[in-house]
Amino acid sequence: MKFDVLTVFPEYFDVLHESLLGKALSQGILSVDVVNIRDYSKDKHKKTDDAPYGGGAGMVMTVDPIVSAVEAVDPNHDALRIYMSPKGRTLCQSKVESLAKKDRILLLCGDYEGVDERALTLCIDEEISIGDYVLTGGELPALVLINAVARYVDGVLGSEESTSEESFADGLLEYPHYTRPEEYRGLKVPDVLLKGDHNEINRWRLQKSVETTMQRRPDLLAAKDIAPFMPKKKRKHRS
Ligand code: 21W
Repeated sequence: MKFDVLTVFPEYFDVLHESLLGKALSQGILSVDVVNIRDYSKDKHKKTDDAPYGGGAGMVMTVDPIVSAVEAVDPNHDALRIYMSPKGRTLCQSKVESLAKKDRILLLCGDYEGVDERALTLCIDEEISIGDYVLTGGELPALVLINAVARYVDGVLGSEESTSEESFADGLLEYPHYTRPEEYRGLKVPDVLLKGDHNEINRWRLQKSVETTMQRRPDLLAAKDIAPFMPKKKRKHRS
């Protein structure tokens, strides 16, 4: 899976070399090309923004450096071209899963008040937000999207924490985790986790997940489709 990121702040993306994603990048399982939009400015001062027509506060990213950068990076429009935008559809896990099926994704990051609308008209397939709060630009949202999608790329996660198998616990909040020591400041690890009865452990974890989800995110329970986990109906047949 290949990402192209267009930004005027390429250093934000240095963080991709940390942790699990850094390993996937060095193994070539994942690739992220970060392109500085400034390199495509024809202006003698490499300017990439200007004052808004109609007036108002802030600056707007100019159309030509963006269109030139997109056309240089993706001349045949092979990539799904996404603009990280506060006006976009909010990213969710099912969207992350569908993005993970793409071979190539181009992410345009806006800064300041945003980009000239004509850059979106000419170049962009869809707009995505990461939630209803105000940030200073699209770089952190792009990192969030890459991080969420990369987990679905084969080889990024170990086989242990793989995203593949469907379970009743999907769409529920996590059960509590414990590791050594068995007791810390009088707080004990629940007995059930020490006894090694894995059926009992699984029942306990599922119960904790349902309990926590009911308390904190009842909306998740309401949205949950339990049909795949119900016993199959016996088919009626004649005589
Ligand atoms: C935020 C630019 C707000 C402009 C009405 C007119 C990308 C983002 C961003 C940003 C404004 C995402 C105003 C969640 C985000 C992003 C920068 C509007 C005030 N209101 N997902 N002018 N949150 N943010 N400025 O902020 O580029 S995806």
